[in-house]
Amino acid sequence: MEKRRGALRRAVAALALFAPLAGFACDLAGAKRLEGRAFSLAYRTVPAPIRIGEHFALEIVVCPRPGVSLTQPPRADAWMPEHRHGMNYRPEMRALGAGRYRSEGWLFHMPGRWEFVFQAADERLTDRVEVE
Ligand SMILES: [Cu+2]
Repeated sequence: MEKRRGALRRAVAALALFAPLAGFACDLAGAKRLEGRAFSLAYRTVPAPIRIGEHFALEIVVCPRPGVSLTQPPRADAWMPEHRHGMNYRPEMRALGAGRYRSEGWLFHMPGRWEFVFQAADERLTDRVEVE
């Protein structure tokens, strides 16, 4: 019995190790999570909340659905739908491995409603945020 419990513990530990690769535990503490057909994505801003006129970064984790392989990093941008303009900056995306990314160079120059747009595998996920 003791032996079997040990084997079970090892199996659980192995699962935890592989979980991020298998699409489980696709999350970051304090992140917003978006669910798509091809992938799910969680992101958080650093710092949070976003301050108008100040640079911020995005920490992102992307988890493809089973059977989907993502060969390119996700693309991320933001715009103000009501004003029909984007940012004056082009953020950079850096891969950290295991589906994690850090994107630097974000700046919202106006208060109001902004929309983040994330694209991977020909699918776009959006998230609206109100920034004052
Ligand atoms: Cu605007």
